[in-house]
Amino acid sequence: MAESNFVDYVKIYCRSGKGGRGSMHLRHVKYNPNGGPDGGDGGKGGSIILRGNHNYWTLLHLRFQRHIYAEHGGNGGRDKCHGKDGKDIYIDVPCGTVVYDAETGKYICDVAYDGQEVVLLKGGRGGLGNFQFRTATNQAPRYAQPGEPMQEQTVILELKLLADVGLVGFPNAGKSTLLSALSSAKPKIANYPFTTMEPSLGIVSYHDHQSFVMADIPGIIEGASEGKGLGLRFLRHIERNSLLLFMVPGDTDDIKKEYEVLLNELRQFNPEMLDKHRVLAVTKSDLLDDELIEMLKETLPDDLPVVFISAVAGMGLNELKDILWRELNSESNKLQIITAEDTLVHRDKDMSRFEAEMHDEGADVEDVEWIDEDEIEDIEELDDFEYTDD
Ligand SMILES: Nc1nc2c(ncn2[C@@H]2O[C@H](COP(=O)(O)OP(=O)(O)OP(=O)(O)O)[C@@H](O)[C@H]2O)c(=O)[nH]1
Ligand SMILES: [Mg+2]
Repeated sequence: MAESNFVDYVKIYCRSGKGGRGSMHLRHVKYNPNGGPDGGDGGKGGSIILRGNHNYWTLLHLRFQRHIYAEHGGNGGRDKCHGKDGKDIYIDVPCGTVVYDAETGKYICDVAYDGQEVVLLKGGRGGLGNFQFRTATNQAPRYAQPGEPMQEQTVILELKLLADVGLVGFPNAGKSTLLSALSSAKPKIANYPFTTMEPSLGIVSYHDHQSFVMADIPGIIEGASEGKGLGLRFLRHIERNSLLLFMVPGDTDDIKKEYEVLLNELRQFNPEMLDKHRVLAVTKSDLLDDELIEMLKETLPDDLPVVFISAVAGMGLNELKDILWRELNSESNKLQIITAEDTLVHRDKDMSRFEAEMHDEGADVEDVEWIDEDEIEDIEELDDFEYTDD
């Protein structure tokens, strides 16, 4: 999976800029030998800011950018010269990006909508120059403030797709076939398990000018919540969907049992997933005759809407869209739809699980190399060095 373009996990080391130090300078020029303090303030350090951008769909652009530094603030100078402010660094991320501390796994923030800006690391404030400290009793203060230090943190950015409907089913259930029948998305379809290796989204149009987004994710198998199959890496993509469409093929021996296994995997992964609205679709119904369908109806769970469909024969698809639309727009479901003031609760990351997930990514993941503090200081000192003509 290392060569995949679908990157939904990155680990980056971020560092904001430190504030420039205030200048301690006493004016001393011809005809004004005791000109008093005139040291200017240091500039502020640049911040690291995350910005939601709907033109990005993955974190691919950050995959090889493992270190992100904002500029330091410039030092204050004589003549009340204010130091230059360090430039902020904006990291554009797709909507639905969640940020965790890479060491503790603690949830930090999330970026849910286009244009949303979240300051991840604040740049240090610049120190005040000695000009600011002059008083009637201390007219020539010989001190100035240092700038505030920089902040650094290694973070994990994780993408959770924002779709209205998430497809949940075992491999080969017909998820990709349904997505391709309802939308113009072209996921790969084949008669073997795990055809779908990475999630894809499709827009389903409904009546006039209405639409919703459907997410096809790789099949889930029993034990997926413990890391079996591909499910674990992708289960989190359905955490954000407001409606889950469970899909079980009509030729399965025990449809209800299979549905319960799926449900159980979701529960193991995150109990909150069960608060979502659910719909059950019995797929490949073209393989069943009417009599069998009537018989099966008796055995199916009765606590959620059930619909018999066949994406190949185009059977039951309109009924399915009607049900999905109704559920999506029901009052109790609206509460879950993500708004600008997103109030989703995020669990902290289980780091042991994270290691396993990162392991999946293979060669792509290497440990962040730490930059030696002293090395940074050395580089800065060189920068600060001013050449003067003797
Ligand atoms: N007869 C019939 N076959 C179907 C139907 N839908 C899908 N199939 C077949 O079932 C097989 C699996 O379909 P996919 O859509 O790839 O299944 P999937 O759930 O996306 O599978 P994974 O990506 O492996 O998780 C393919 O051979 C499809 O042609 C249907 O409505 N009727
Ligand atoms: Mg598929």
